[in-house]
Amino acid sequence: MSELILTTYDWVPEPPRGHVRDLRVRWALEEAGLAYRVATTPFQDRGPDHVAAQPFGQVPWLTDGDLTIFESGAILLHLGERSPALMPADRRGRAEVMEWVIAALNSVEMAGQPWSLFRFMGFPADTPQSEFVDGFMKVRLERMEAVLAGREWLAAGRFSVADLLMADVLRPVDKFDGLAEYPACRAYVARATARPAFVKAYNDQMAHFAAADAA
Ligand SMILES: N[C@@H](CCC(=O)N[C@@H](CS)C(=O)NCC(=O)O)C(=O)O
Repeated sequence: MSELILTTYDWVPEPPRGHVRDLRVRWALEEAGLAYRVATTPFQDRGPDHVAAQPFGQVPWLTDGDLTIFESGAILLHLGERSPALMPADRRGRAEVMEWVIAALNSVEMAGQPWSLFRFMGFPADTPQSEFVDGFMKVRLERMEAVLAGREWLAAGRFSVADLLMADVLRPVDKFDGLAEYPACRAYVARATARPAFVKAYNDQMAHFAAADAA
Protein backbone atom coordinates (compact mmCIF):
# COMPACT_ATOMS: atom_id res chain seq x y z
CA MET A 1 0.00 0.00 0.00
CA SER A 2 1.31 3.45 -0.88
CA GLU A 3 1.87 6.18 1.70
CA LEU A 4 -1.06 8.51 2.29
CA ILE A 5 -0.25 12.20 2.72
CA LEU A 6 -2.96 14.69 3.65
CA THR A 7 -2.13 18.30 2.84
CA THR A 8 -3.69 21.19 4.74
CA TYR A 9 -2.71 24.76 5.52
CA ASP A 10 0.31 25.51 7.69
CA TRP A 11 -1.87 27.91 9.69
CA VAL A 12 -5.35 29.41 9.65
CA PRO A 13 -6.94 32.15 11.81
CA GLU A 14 -8.93 31.02 14.87
CA PRO A 15 -12.52 31.13 13.52
CA PRO A 16 -12.37 28.28 10.97
CA ARG A 17 -10.32 25.97 13.20
CA GLY A 18 -12.21 22.76 13.80
CA HIS A 19 -13.97 23.25 10.45
CA VAL A 20 -11.13 23.21 7.91
CA ARG A 21 -12.03 20.44 5.48
CA ASP A 22 -8.93 18.37 6.12
CA LEU A 23 -10.95 17.32 9.18
CA ARG A 24 -13.22 15.18 7.01
CA VAL A 25 -10.27 13.38 5.59
CA ARG A 26 -8.55 12.95 8.96
CA TRP A 27 -11.85 11.56 10.29
CA ALA A 28 -12.13 9.03 7.44
CA LEU A 29 -8.51 7.97 7.81
CA GLU A 30 -9.02 7.47 11.54
CA GLU A 31 -12.23 5.48 11.00
CA ALA A 32 -10.42 3.26 8.53
CA GLY A 33 -7.30 2.91 10.66
CA LEU A 34 -5.17 3.90 7.65
CA ALA A 35 -1.71 5.29 8.39
CA TYR A 36 -1.08 8.77 7.04
CA ARG A 37 0.98 11.85 7.56
CA VAL A 38 0.03 15.49 7.35
CA ALA A 39 1.87 17.90 5.05
CA THR A 40 1.34 21.64 4.89
CA THR A 41 1.00 24.36 2.30
CA PRO A 42 1.22 28.08 3.15
CA PHE A 43 -2.10 29.75 3.94
CA GLN A 44 -0.77 33.22 3.19
CA ASP A 45 1.25 32.64 0.08
CA ARG A 46 -0.41 30.22 -2.36
CA GLY A 47 2.01 29.48 -5.13
CA PRO A 48 1.90 27.49 -8.37
CA ASP A 49 2.63 24.18 -6.59
CA HIS A 50 -0.49 24.68 -4.49
CA VAL A 51 -2.68 25.46 -7.50
CA ALA A 52 -1.22 22.50 -9.37
CA ALA A 53 -2.51 20.21 -6.61
CA GLN A 54 -5.77 22.09 -5.86
CA PRO A 55 -6.87 24.30 -8.78
CA PHE A 56 -8.85 26.67 -6.53
CA GLY A 57 -5.93 27.26 -4.18
CA GLN A 58 -7.82 25.56 -1.36
CA VAL A 59 -7.26 22.55 0.89
CA PRO A 60 -7.37 19.63 1.39
CA TRP A 61 -5.77 17.30 -1.06
CA LEU A 62 -4.59 13.74 -0.61
CA THR A 63 -1.56 12.09 -2.11
CA ASP A 64 -1.84 8.33 -2.49
CA GLY A 65 1.30 7.06 -4.19
CA ASP A 66 1.31 8.52 -7.69
CA LEU A 67 -2.21 9.98 -7.30
CA THR A 68 -3.04 13.45 -6.03
CA ILE A 69 -6.75 13.98 -5.36
CA PHE A 70 -8.49 17.24 -4.49
CA GLU A 71 -12.14 17.88 -3.44
CA SER A 72 -13.03 16.42 -0.07
CA GLY A 73 -15.90 14.37 -1.52
CA ALA A 74 -13.64 12.76 -4.13
CA ILE A 75 -11.04 12.04 -1.46
CA LEU A 76 -13.64 10.37 0.78
CA LEU A 77 -14.91 8.20 -2.07
CA HIS A 78 -11.33 7.26 -2.92
CA LEU A 79 -10.70 6.24 0.69
CA GLY A 80 -14.00 4.37 0.64
CA GLU A 81 -12.52 2.20 -2.10
CA ARG A 82 -9.60 1.43 0.18
CA SER A 83 -11.50 0.53 3.33
CA PRO A 84 -14.71 -1.43 3.98
CA ALA A 85 -15.02 0.57 7.21
CA LEU A 86 -15.88 3.58 5.03
CA MET A 87 -17.96 2.09 2.22
CA PRO A 88 -19.52 -1.33 1.71
CA ALA A 89 -18.20 -3.42 -1.19
CA ASP A 90 -21.56 -4.49 -2.63
CA ARG A 91 -23.03 -2.66 -5.61
CA ARG A 92 -26.17 -1.43 -3.86
CA GLY A 93 -24.34 -0.31 -0.74
CA ARG A 94 -21.76 1.60 -2.79
CA ALA A 95 -24.47 3.30 -4.85
CA GLU A 96 -26.26 4.40 -1.68
CA VAL A 97 -23.06 5.79 -0.19
CA MET A 98 -22.22 7.65 -3.39
CA GLU A 99 -25.66 9.24 -3.71
CA TRP A 100 -25.54 10.49 -0.13
CA VAL A 101 -21.99 11.78 -0.50
CA ILE A 102 -23.11 13.84 -3.48
CA ALA A 103 -26.30 14.87 -1.64
CA ALA A 104 -24.24 16.11 1.30
CA LEU A 105 -22.17 18.31 -1.00
CA ASN A 106 -24.58 19.31 -3.71
CA SER A 107 -27.91 19.48 -1.89
CA VAL A 108 -27.09 20.24 1.74
CA GLU A 109 -23.69 21.99 1.83
CA MET A 110 -24.84 24.10 -1.10
CA ALA A 111 -27.52 25.56 1.20
CA GLY A 112 -25.60 25.28 4.47
CA GLN A 113 -22.46 27.12 3.40
CA PRO A 114 -24.13 30.43 2.48
CA TRP A 115 -26.40 30.10 5.54
CA SER A 116 -23.38 29.73 7.85
CA LEU A 117 -21.37 32.41 6.05
CA PHE A 118 -24.17 34.95 6.53
CA ARG A 119 -23.92 34.33 10.29
CA PHE A 120 -20.15 34.16 10.34
CA MET A 121 -19.97 37.51 8.56
CA GLY A 122 -22.64 39.01 10.82
CA PHE A 123 -24.91 40.01 7.92
CA PRO A 124 -28.26 41.42 9.11
CA ALA A 125 -31.08 38.88 9.32
CA ASP A 126 -33.91 41.10 8.06
CA THR A 127 -32.88 41.46 4.42
CA PRO A 128 -34.36 39.73 1.34
CA GLN A 129 -30.97 38.07 0.77
CA SER A 130 -30.87 36.64 4.27
CA GLU A 131 -34.47 35.46 4.04
CA PHE A 132 -33.68 33.73 0.75
CA VAL A 133 -30.70 31.92 2.31
CA ASP A 134 -32.81 30.94 5.35
CA GLY A 135 -35.57 29.58 3.11
CA PHE A 136 -33.12 27.54 1.06
CA MET A 137 -31.67 26.04 4.25
CA LYS A 138 -35.12 25.34 5.67
CA VAL A 139 -36.32 23.22 2.76
CA ARG A 140 -33.16 21.13 2.88
CA LEU A 141 -33.31 20.66 6.66
CA GLU A 142 -36.98 19.70 6.55
CA ARG A 143 -36.14 16.89 4.14
CA MET A 144 -33.06 15.80 6.11
CA GLU A 145 -35.16 15.77 9.28
CA ALA A 146 -37.69 13.41 7.66
CA VAL A 147 -34.91 11.10 6.46
CA LEU A 148 -33.00 11.04 9.75
CA ALA A 149 -36.12 10.58 11.86
CA GLY A 150 -36.35 7.13 10.31
CA ARG A 151 -32.78 5.86 10.34
CA GLU A 152 -29.58 5.92 12.32
CA TRP A 153 -27.23 6.24 9.34
CA LEU A 154 -27.88 7.36 5.77
CA ALA A 155 -26.69 4.56 3.52
CA ALA A 156 -26.67 0.77 3.51
CA GLY A 157 -27.90 0.53 7.11
CA ARG A 158 -24.51 1.36 8.59
CA PHE A 159 -22.05 4.21 9.19
CA SER A 160 -20.09 5.22 6.08
CA VAL A 161 -18.26 8.16 4.51
CA ALA A 162 -21.70 9.49 3.59
CA ASP A 163 -22.46 10.03 7.30
CA LEU A 164 -19.07 11.43 8.04
CA LEU A 165 -19.54 13.99 5.29
CA MET A 166 -23.19 14.82 6.00
CA ALA A 167 -22.44 15.28 9.71
CA ASP A 168 -19.50 17.54 8.89
CA VAL A 169 -21.68 19.55 6.51
CA LEU A 170 -24.32 19.98 9.24
CA ARG A 171 -21.80 20.89 11.98
CA PRO A 172 -21.46 24.59 10.99
CA VAL A 173 -25.26 24.86 10.84
CA ASP A 174 -25.49 23.33 14.31
CA LYS A 175 -22.77 25.69 15.54
CA PHE A 176 -25.01 28.67 14.74
CA ASP A 177 -27.99 26.83 16.30
CA GLY A 178 -29.61 26.17 12.95
CA LEU A 179 -30.67 22.65 13.97
CA ALA A 180 -32.73 23.78 16.99
CA GLU A 181 -35.98 22.91 15.23
CA TYR A 182 -34.62 19.69 13.72
CA PRO A 183 -34.05 17.23 16.58
CA ALA A 184 -33.27 14.23 14.37
CA CYS A 185 -30.60 16.21 12.50
CA ARG A 186 -29.16 17.47 15.76
CA ALA A 187 -29.08 13.98 17.30
CA TYR A 188 -27.45 12.65 14.13
CA VAL A 189 -24.63 15.21 14.31
CA ALA A 190 -24.16 14.43 18.02
CA ARG A 191 -24.11 10.67 17.29
CA ALA A 192 -21.58 10.99 14.49
CA THR A 193 -19.28 13.40 16.28
CA ALA A 194 -19.24 11.24 19.44
CA ARG A 195 -17.30 8.62 17.47
CA PRO A 196 -13.71 8.29 18.68
CA ALA A 197 -12.38 8.81 15.14
CA PHE A 198 -14.05 12.23 14.94
CA VAL A 199 -12.76 13.25 18.37
CA LYS A 200 -9.22 12.25 17.38
CA ALA A 201 -9.45 14.05 14.02
CA TYR A 202 -10.86 17.21 15.63
CA ASN A 203 -8.23 17.29 18.38
CA ASP A 204 -5.46 16.66 15.84
CA GLN A 205 -6.62 19.56 13.65
CA MET A 206 -6.84 21.90 16.63
CA ALA A 207 -3.38 20.81 17.83
CA HIS A 208 -1.96 21.26 14.31
CA PHE A 209 -3.02 24.92 14.14
CA ALA A 210 -2.14 25.58 17.79
CA ALA A 211 1.37 24.29 17.07
CA ALA A 212 1.58 26.72 14.16
CA ASP A 213 0.72 29.60 16.53
CA ALA A 214 3.43 28.47 18.92
CA ALA A 215 5.96 28.28 16.11
N1 LIG B 1 -15.11 21.94 -2.44
C1 LIG B 1 -13.86 21.96 -1.71
C2 LIG B 1 -13.87 23.15 -0.78
C3 LIG B 1 -12.53 23.30 -0.11
C4 LIG B 1 -12.54 24.50 0.82
O1 LIG B 1 -13.51 25.28 0.89
N2 LIG B 1 -11.42 24.64 1.54
C5 LIG B 1 -11.29 25.76 2.44
C6 LIG B 1 -10.83 25.27 3.80
S1 LIG B 1 -12.13 24.37 4.54
C7 LIG B 1 -10.21 26.68 1.91
O2 LIG B 1 -9.18 26.25 1.44
N3 LIG B 1 -10.49 27.98 2.03
C8 LIG B 1 -9.61 29.02 1.64
C9 LIG B 1 -10.01 29.66 0.37
O3 LIG B 1 -11.03 29.29 -0.23
O4 LIG B 1 -9.30 30.55 -0.06
C10 LIG B 1 -13.69 20.64 -0.93
O5 LIG B 1 -14.71 20.12 -0.45
O6 LIG B 1 -12.56 20.13 -0.83
